[in-house]
Amino acid sequence: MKLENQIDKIKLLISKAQTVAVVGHHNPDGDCIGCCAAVAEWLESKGKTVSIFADGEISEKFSYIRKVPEFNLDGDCDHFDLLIVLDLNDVERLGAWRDLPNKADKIIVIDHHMKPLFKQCDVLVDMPNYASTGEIIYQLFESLKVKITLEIATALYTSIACDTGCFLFANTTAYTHHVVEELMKKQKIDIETINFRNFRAYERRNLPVISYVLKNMKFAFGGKLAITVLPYKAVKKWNLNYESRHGLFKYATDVSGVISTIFITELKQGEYNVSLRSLGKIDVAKIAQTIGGGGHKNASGATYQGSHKQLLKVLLAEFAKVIE
Ligand SMILES: [Mn+2]
Repeated sequence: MKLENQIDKIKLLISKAQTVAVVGHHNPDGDCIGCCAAVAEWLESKGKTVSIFADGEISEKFSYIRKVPEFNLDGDCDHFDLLIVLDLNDVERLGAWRDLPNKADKIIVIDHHMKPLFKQCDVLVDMPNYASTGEIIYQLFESLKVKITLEIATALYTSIACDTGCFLFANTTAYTHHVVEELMKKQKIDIETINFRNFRAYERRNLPVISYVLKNMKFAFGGKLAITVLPYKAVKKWNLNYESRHGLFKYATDVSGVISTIFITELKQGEYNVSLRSLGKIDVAKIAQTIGGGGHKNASGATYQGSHKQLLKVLLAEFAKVIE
């Protein structure tokens, strides 16, 4: 359902609520953290009592967002008047917080992923044409005439920049740039800090793993598909967390001629995290679905149990159908 048809209902649910929980997906990314922070800033300015949740580590790089230290502090609360679920389409993606919907009287879900599976809610806004949930939140704030403070502008800029790969991906639209223009007109956002932290900086301690990834990258379909496999021993040796693994995808996508990438990480013996990226019309969400995953057209993922040889065989057969 589109946002414009739900504004009145959202307004009513918020006016009736005093205690509000705002939750994003597990392994929170910039879009998720930015949206949760922006919505929490707004609700607190209206005098609400707000708790923020997102299962997993919140990267140190997001410390410029004021609300970051407040994530995941109120896990013991057993009741909320309202739960606002942001940037996810499936209750399973709440991770450790998957019980939150049972603790809330009313639920609002706002998301931009394909195929919403979130059944247990009072309002469902799903707009997959939007590059980021941040853009939908901006539209909500505009409709409700919310004052865009520096904290809100910083959080929403982070959302949008992160889900568009700093305005590089094909999901970036004229509306994306319009929202950024409005945010920058309203507040002096420190875009240098945000963009360098999110898109350029990496830890010196990650240099050995970056070098491993560059050396061990394989190619298929005449260099159109790049394949990286990080075995368990590498994950253990370099103590790779979600954040540092995530930063490694770009080395494959940056190779000229590559239009698709497979990045496989063996998280424990026989269990693999699979990340797929693509440019243009190749739909990697469909490929991820064949192994039980999902996501966006150009960025998707899955968890796979079995042998990595079998996994690669399945994936290569799927890519063979779509890479010309
Ligand atoms: Mn998102």
